[in-house]
Order: sequence, then C-alpha cells, then structure tokens
Amino acid sequence: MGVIDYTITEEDKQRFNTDGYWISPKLIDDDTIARLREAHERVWTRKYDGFGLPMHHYHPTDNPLALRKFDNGWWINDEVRSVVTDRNLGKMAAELLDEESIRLWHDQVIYKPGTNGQETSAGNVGWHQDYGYWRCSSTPNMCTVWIALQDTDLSNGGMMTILGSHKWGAVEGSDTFFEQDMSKLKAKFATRDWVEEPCILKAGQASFHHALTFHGSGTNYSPDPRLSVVAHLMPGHTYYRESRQRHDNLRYLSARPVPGMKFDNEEYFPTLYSKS
Ligand SMILES: O=C(O)CCC(=O)C(=O)O
Repeated sequence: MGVIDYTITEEDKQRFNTDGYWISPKLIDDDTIARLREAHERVWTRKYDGFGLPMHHYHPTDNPLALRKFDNGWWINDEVRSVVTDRNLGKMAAELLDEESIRLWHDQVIYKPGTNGQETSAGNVGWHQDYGYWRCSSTPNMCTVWIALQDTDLSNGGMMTILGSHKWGAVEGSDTFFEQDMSKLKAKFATRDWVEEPCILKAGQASFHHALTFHGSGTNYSPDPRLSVVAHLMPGHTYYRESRQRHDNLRYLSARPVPGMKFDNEEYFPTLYSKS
C-alpha cells in the first residue's frame, strides 16, 4: 500500500499557516515502514536498485555517531521512490500550500545514529531554513515532508521547529544544516520570538514544514538509529530564479541553465499531483 488518501481540513491548513508546520496522521502502513527500514539497511551498504547513483552522499566514516544522509534516494531505491513520488503526498502538499500541482524537488534519506546516552553533537542538524539552500527556486512556497520510520521524539533526536518562523521571510545565512552548535545558531537567528516545538511522531506519521520554517535536531540518546525518508516538494510552476547561490538541481535544467527555466523536466522533477 502507498501513502493514505487524506484530505487536508481547514483546521490542518490553519495550523500549517499559523505554525509553519503540520503533523499528519499515520501515512504509511507497517509493511511499508518495514520495507523502508530495510531500504535504509541496503542503501547504507551501497546496495542500490538499478544503475544510478544518489547525490551528496554524506557518511563520515571516522565517527560512527555522525549523521548520515544523501539526496535523491528515489534514484537508487524502489521503496523510497514509491513513497516520495506518491500522488497522495503531493495532494496533501498542494492543499496545504494552496497550489494546483506539486513536483518533487528532491528527497533525502537520513540516518541519525543512537548514542545510547552519550553526549555528542555529531548527529545534530543545525537550525536552518530549507529555502536557505533553495534560493534559486522562484518561490519559497515549498514544503518538506519528514516521514518517521520509528516513533520519534526528542529522546531519539527528533526534529524541532520554530513556531511561526516561516513568516520571517528568507533569512540571510540560513543554510546551516551542517553546523552542529545549536546555541550558536540560536544566538544568530533568535532575533524574534524563538519558540521551539518538538515534532513528536509515531512511526509512519510525517511532519510537513514550510520551506521558510526554521528547524533542526539534537542528539539521539536512544540505543537505536533514527531513520527517516524525506520528500522536498515544490509547486508545478516553479522556475529558476537568478540568485548568487547555486544548487545542484540546476544541472537537471540544462548544461547552461538560464533564469526563467521551469523545473519541469519530468525525469528529474516528477509531478506527484495535479488538480486538473
Ligand atoms: O532530520 C532532521 O533532523 C532534519 C531534517 C531536515 O532538516 C529536513 O528534512 O528538512
């Protein structure tokens, strides 16, 4: 079974618009969760479906407690592909963002090792805005769907969002995913009301956060890794907006991308959902 068909309510939308994020009901069943957990095991030992390669493989081998991640798991794993390109995921995003259609921007497969009580910041994800990395996109009206593959809360390094921070606009220097000193980042960004909200999820639930919502995560004190699959989604009309910042997605527009080109190459940016 794929992602459940859930219709976003007015209350869900209001929550997303006010808080900058929304917690979904359980979107995938236990079999799918088990298959995605198995997918995690395979990909970290470089067992791939097909002949492609993922992007931005980040797996520091000198520290077993370091965060691991890569982008575009859908290129090399069939289970990840079926979830991150699911129409129902796109439909929920379209309803939350008030958009006609939704495409995949890229995905992420994230593994945060469990420290079993050990103090370390090696698995931290620094406070950041996703749009801090996506300034070449014509719109910040994008969202991230973070799907938990186990029950997740602050004890196992769950994500936290900053309430209402999507209303702050695109903050300079917010591409700080890989910085691990949370206090230093807080001192940099907490120039307004800084309210940290934990995203508490049961396995199979997801948090949908706006691309401008500040978020980050701390230590996974549990003995087990925290596994997730993440879909970054954009409206179907998104095009390349000139910006100083480069993003690897520009490679999938053209060898010589020019501002105004739409991210509509179906092969790399598949349509998940279209109203019409
Ligand atoms: O996995 C985390 O703790 C954060 C992930 C993240 O920043 C994202 O999915 O946008």
